[in-house]
Amino acid sequence: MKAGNADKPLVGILMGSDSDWPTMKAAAEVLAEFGIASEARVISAHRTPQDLEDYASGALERGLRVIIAGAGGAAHLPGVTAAFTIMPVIGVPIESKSLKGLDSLLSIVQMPPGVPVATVGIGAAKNAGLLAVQILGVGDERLQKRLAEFKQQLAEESRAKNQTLAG
Ligand code: RP5
Repeated sequence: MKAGNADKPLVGILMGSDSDWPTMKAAAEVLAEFGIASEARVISAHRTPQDLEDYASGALERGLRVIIAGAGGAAHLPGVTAAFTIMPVIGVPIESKSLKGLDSLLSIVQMPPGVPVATVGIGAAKNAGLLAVQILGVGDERLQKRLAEFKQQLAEESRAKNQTLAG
């Protein structure tokens, strides 16, 4: 499987509400930077559970390869998504008003044995997108090259911070 066909989404980005999009759009943006098409949907484990079953159970057959799911509070969206698919699911805990996302983090990360969700930090949708790129990159030399360049750039930016200190 090769990534890079801009017309065919390989990654599904789910969120429990449109209020999650300001956070979740960072995943779509980083995927686009790597030339990976994604699709975004508001689907809720609690408000539209039947839609979630339909989406997750048919996702692999439709051509998706990774699902990123962000939710806040009692954040069951990533876990229930993982229950309905064999593809990798990456969970993004959304920062909640009352508990600052700790509720979201614990809801997403504490999955029972047998149903893993790869959980990134609170609000860390960019990392979720990057992890999706890395998963897709396992079977794609073009993406591997891009990821190596990305890491090189990170290292250069980190080293450059020494110049600021020296000044
Ligand atoms: C969760 O409840 C959503 O993922 C969102 O983070 C949170 C609040 O939803 P809204 O009240 O903004 O629709 O299900």
